[in-house]
Order: sequence, then structure tokens, then C-alpha cells
Amino acid sequence: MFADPRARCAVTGTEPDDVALSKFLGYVLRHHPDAVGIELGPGGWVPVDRLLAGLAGAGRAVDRARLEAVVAGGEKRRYEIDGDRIRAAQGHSRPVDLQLEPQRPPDVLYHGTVARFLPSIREHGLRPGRRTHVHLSADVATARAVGARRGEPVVLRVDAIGMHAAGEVFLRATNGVWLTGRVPPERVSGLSVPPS
Ligand code: HQG
Repeated sequence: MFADPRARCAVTGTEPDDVALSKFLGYVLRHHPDAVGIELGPGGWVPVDRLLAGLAGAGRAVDRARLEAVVAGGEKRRYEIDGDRIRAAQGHSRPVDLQLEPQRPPDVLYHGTVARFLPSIREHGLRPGRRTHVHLSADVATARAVGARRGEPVVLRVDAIGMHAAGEVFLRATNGVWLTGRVPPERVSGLSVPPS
């Protein structure tokens, strides 16, 4: 007996179509605004009416109420609506100045990953890859969930305050995700491969 895939998720209250819309918003607002004929403005902001028109033009028409519901329903608060504008809080690959003030980070931040990346992280440190920043979490549970997107999670500790003292910039996205440019290997602990 399989659950109806269109059933509302009992835990999050989200529906499958909401997840698809949220993912498409991420694609547009973080990576490919051109996919719906828009550009990211300063701070990564986009006028809501232009986004809605772009979505309609791409065959994904939604009204403002549904957009607001999807933005409000995402527990990770990936998107922000501020008056008549909307943006992704973090996760961009498009170069964007999020207009966040550099902050003093907690002493330790955490990064969730998987064992197969450890040899490369040991050699190169944490690199942003296709995104603009390395993403770090303030708590272990969040980092574990980030790593679990790819398999059995491995949580690494980052000497954030040491990096900060050495002049590295840390930003805190509006949804609480910490962002920095790159983490050198000597600032990362927990790099040994866990026994399988
Ligand atoms: C790994 C999600 C090899 C890194 C999450 C990660 C987060 C390396 C992957 C946000 C490496 C990049 C970001 C190196 C790092 N060699 N692999 N030197 N340095 N890596 O998706 O942090 O659901 O770009 O460990 O919750 O996984 O989309 O970064 O596994 O907040 O809102 O390279 O995305 O949020 O993957 O996730 P990603 P991430 P959303």
C-alpha cells in the first residue's frame, strides 16, 4: 500500500506542488533568474510582480497569495518577501551582494557533508563550489540535516572565531545560515573518515 503522492505532508503541511514551486523559486532566485526573464537587483531582490509575470510566462502561473503561502510555509525560510520584493535568503550561485553586515560568528560553526568529500576537504578545505559562499550552521542538528541530503551525514567543526580573528568575513543570512568565502583545512576538525 503506497501513500498518495499528492497527499498533504502531515508533518510540514506542505503539498507536493508547493515543494515543486519552492524548488523552482530557488532555481530562479539563486541561480537562473534569466529562466523567467528577470534579473536579480541589489541585495538579490526582485519585484514580486515581475517574478509573478515571469513565472506565468514560463508556464508556472501562480498568484501572490500562493507565492506568499509557499514562502511562509518553508521551514528553512529560504525566501524573504519584503513589501513588493522577494529574494532568496542564501544559496546563490549568481554573484550577489546580500547587503548583510559582517558579523562576529559563534566560536564554532558546523558543516554537514558526506564521507566521500573528506579527502578533498582535507586537502583544500571547504570550498563554495558553484555557490558564492560556504554554508555553515550554528548547530549540529542542522548541519546533520544538510549533510543527509547526500547520504550518511558527517558533521565537521569549523574554528569560526579563529578565522574571524584572522580577518575572514562571516555573514549571517536572514534565515540563520552562516556564510563565509572559504574555510582552510587547518580550521576544520572531524576530517577523519568515520568507520563504516
Ligand atoms: C562539499 C541547502 C569536495 C560540501 C542546505 C557540500 C544548505 C567539498 C558540497 C545549502 C569541498 C557543496 C548549502 C571540497 C565543500 N571538496 N567537496 N574541498 N568543500 N564540499 O549544496 O553546504 O535546501 O553547494 O560539503 O541546507 O551542502 O537548498 O552546499 O556537500 O543551507 O535551501 O560540496 O543548501 O539549502 O554542496 O548546502 P552545496 P551545502 P536549501
